[in-house]
Amino acid sequence: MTTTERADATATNGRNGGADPSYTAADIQVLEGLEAVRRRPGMYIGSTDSRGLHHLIYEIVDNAIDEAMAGFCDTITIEIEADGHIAVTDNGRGIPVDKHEKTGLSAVETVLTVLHAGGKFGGGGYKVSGGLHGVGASVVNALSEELEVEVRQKGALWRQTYENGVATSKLAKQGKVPKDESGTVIRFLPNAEIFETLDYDYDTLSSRFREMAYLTKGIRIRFIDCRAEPVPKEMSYFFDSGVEAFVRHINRDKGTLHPDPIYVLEDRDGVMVEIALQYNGTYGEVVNSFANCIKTPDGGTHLTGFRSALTSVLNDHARKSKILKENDANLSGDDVREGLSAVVSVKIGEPQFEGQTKTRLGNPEVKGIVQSVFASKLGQALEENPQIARKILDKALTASRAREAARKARDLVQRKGVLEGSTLPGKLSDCSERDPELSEIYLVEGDSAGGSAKGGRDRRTQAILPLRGKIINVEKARLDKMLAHEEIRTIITALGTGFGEDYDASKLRYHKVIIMTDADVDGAHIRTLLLTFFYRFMPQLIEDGYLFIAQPPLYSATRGKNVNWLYTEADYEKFMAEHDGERFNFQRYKGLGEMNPEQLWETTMDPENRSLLQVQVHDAEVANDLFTRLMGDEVAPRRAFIMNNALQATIDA
Ligand code: 0RA
Repeated sequence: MTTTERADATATNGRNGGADPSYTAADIQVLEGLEAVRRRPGMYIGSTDSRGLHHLIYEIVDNAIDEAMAGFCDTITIEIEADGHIAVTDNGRGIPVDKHEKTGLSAVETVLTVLHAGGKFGGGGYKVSGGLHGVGASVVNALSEELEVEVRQKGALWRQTYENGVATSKLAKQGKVPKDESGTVIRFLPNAEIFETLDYDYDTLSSRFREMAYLTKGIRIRFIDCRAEPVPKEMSYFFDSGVEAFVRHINRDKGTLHPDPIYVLEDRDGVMVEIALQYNGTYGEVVNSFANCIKTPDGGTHLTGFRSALTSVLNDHARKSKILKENDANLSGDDVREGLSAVVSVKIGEPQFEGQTKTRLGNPEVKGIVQSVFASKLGQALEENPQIARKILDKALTASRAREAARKARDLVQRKGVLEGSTLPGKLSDCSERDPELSEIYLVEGDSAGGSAKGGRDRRTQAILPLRGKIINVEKARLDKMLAHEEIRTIITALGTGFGEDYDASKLRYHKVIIMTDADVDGAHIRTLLLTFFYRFMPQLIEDGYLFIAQPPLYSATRGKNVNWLYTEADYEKFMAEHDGERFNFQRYKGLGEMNPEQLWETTMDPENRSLLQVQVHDAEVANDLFTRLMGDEVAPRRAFIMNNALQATIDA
């Protein structure tokens, strides 16, 4: 910065008003610092888009949270004013108004104009800082066309104003306030020339404030959006039970395994550890970790400590209580985390954030501390609540068995794949087209129908995979046994996607997978079995709209060379009514094999004439129930059910 520029800048500075003997080296530093921020805002707040804009608010709120964590503040109010000003009010001590030793400026002005002042002057205590956070209020000031600060302290109200980070008035006493009132208000308007947008998102802010309230037990965060018409939108967050409430929130509609989360809050060697966990009825895992209120999606030492304690304590307990027998293998980390919701929050003096995005906690000492604090709490909770311990361990055991079964099935499929040299199954008559979007595969019941389909198909776009009738015999098959079935493995190989967790939609070789079975009970059964398989092991195929059911005709009505195809009983009734008294030769088709290749093409496979049912999972839960009942042990109700419900599908022309 040149001397001339500096003179210009100070001329707008009401505090100094030009040549002022109190103008010091500190001022030069301040101006140079703020200028750097304005010139390269991205360096300080990441970006000048919507993210960066929201970041300004977090920066100021973080300061107030620090004051709360230090024990001096219990309420923070964030207000979006109708014209886009943001006001952040706290009832902490108020930023000191007296002279700051190092800068010679008031502490207020130091915090608002000296880069990184927030972290440097505090000394001790935990601070919300790390990642992009912690750059300080001075950065917000530099990037705001207006900013005003109000401090209530020792019976007085103080105020100072800024424009683009430069003071436009001195910090001055405005009047009196009650002696017991204290706090800080920072009100600012982000610079519209720097930010691409000034459109704050209510939901983004609201969920961040909710999170902050969970992570700072006992604080009240009020959020008011005065842009909303006709009345302002307002939310108030207060969680007396901290992250325990967070976990209850995560599990709110997941069906919990035990009524109360297991909770621990302990300060050990200057590390504040707060953890809550609760198992739910799902198979998913939700573990949110934080360090100094900053989310750490890449985990780190706190998460590692938590996980290893969870696995080892649950295994120890399972052995002690004989739930795991001598010869049983240990439960794995994945087993004990199935259906787990947890929040792991630590607060430390100097968090080290690592990784490209600074979203992983690096402090090595934290691992052992979290592990030990959590292990003793969890051990104690399990001892005191044997029924809960039992439920958790039963769930982990089920997870372990399911994983083992799936692994065996997968091995089988993979081994088979190796034997076949990962080539396409021999029974597959593939199409010549290589673009999946233009390719279809017919899964056809029985070798004879397969023969007709092969003879009638358009071999450029239509592949045929005949399935042997044997598939029917897996009536009572458990899911893992289903995968041991050769016909099923053949389908997986032909589609090319893999299955389950390994399903890769981009490898799908056909964008129409068409189930073609006979119009009888066995046909319905096979179709149901295939639907079950796809639903369980390739749900995405259904979601993507790639699974179809072919519609072969039930009757033909022939007179001379004229053939009418009737697809449903209703078609048949209608035809009879319309052709009352006429003579037709009727034939009922029970099996696809009864049709010759030309007939099968004409009625069921010709894209110009056919009608396909597209399989849709309207409601995963309903479908799940359907399949579970179909796969149950009782045969009679299943048969009835299949006949009535086998087609959960809608018409696709
Ligand atoms: C004590 C000392 C200092 C600042 C604060 C309290 C303080 C800062 C803020 C920001 C928003 N609300 C606040 N309430 C109190 C001086 C600077 C420091 O030591 O970090």
